[in-house]
Amino acid sequence: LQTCSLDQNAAPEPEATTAAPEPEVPAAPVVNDAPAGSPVAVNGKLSVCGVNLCNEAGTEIQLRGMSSHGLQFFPNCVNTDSLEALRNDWKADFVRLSMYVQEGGLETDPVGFTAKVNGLVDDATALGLYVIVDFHILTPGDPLFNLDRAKTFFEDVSTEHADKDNVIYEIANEPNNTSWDNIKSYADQVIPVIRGNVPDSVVLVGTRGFSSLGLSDGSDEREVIEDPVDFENIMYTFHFYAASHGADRRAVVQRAAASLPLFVSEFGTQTFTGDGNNDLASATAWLDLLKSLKIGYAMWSFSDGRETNSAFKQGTCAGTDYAGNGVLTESGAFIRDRILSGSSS
Ligand code: IDC
Repeated sequence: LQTCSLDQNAAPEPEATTAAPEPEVPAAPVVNDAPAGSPVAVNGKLSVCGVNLCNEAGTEIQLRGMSSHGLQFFPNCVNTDSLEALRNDWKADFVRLSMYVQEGGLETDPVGFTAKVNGLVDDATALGLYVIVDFHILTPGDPLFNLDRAKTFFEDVSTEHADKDNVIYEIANEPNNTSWDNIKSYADQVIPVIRGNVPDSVVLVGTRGFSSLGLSDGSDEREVIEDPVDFENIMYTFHFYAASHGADRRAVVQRAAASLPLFVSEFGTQTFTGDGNNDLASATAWLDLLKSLKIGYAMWSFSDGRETNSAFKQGTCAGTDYAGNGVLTESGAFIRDRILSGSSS
């Protein structure tokens, strides 16, 4: 062995040659189990960025989808076949599951309906679709009336899906005959239940006057801007029905969108009754505005009833064929075409 002479003044040998290489930082941030090419595989985990929704890479995106009708009214319309058509044939991004609380909904069988919602969330997830879980309060309109039911429901659903990145929680469909103070108080109590299980989830908060940003009560978006819900990753919902609501409301949405993250979790092409003639010119003007503002939307409804809001012809949900225009009504053909054209641009 050679003797080793140490030069105290020499710089220490660089250790670089023996050090382990730096771990590689993955270039593509989206890593999940969703089927290749599906909306969730492409966009990954969502978050609210400024007034928009962003995908996992931080790019602003507009989600386009369909709202179910009441799951208690149309129990068969949301299924693996119809969801597959929604993804493959319509190129939509998500389904909204409308879990009515009253009118024969959740309150009549909490265990059964919660299981139904959980199963449909799993079905949508397996296809790589995003899914909005809508706590569909309507009558009565004060969300505090259903506070305990909401806490139980969202505790159960968010526990069940805590490991998923594709679930959006909508805590109150359309508050009405109530104040923004009451809605906010409800949000302050329900959001922590969800966030306790899924801290980063996106949550949609309904607004006063049937989610009209207060317009149907003679107010407007300022009551929200002045007293916002104090949580991250929140969006406020705005609903419209194209034959009832026109340019005056569009102007408010355009103005509000500069300050508030908005999501149109429900709209219809007819009057607010959900029936009567479709006003496709008005619906087109609305969807053009939402596209320009990158505001996501869901059309009411993914059902096969008699009302003009039903996207499918009567009897469709008894079968397994949901693709193409042949099974669609006027409103259904309109929205499929709209989503398809949006997905290619
Ligand atoms: C309507 C349904 C109709 C049902 C009624 C009451 O289309 O079949 O009888 O609810 O449950 C909303 C509500 C939505 C309404 C829809 C059309 O969120 O539940 O559905 N609408 O009226 N807000 C504005 C319109």
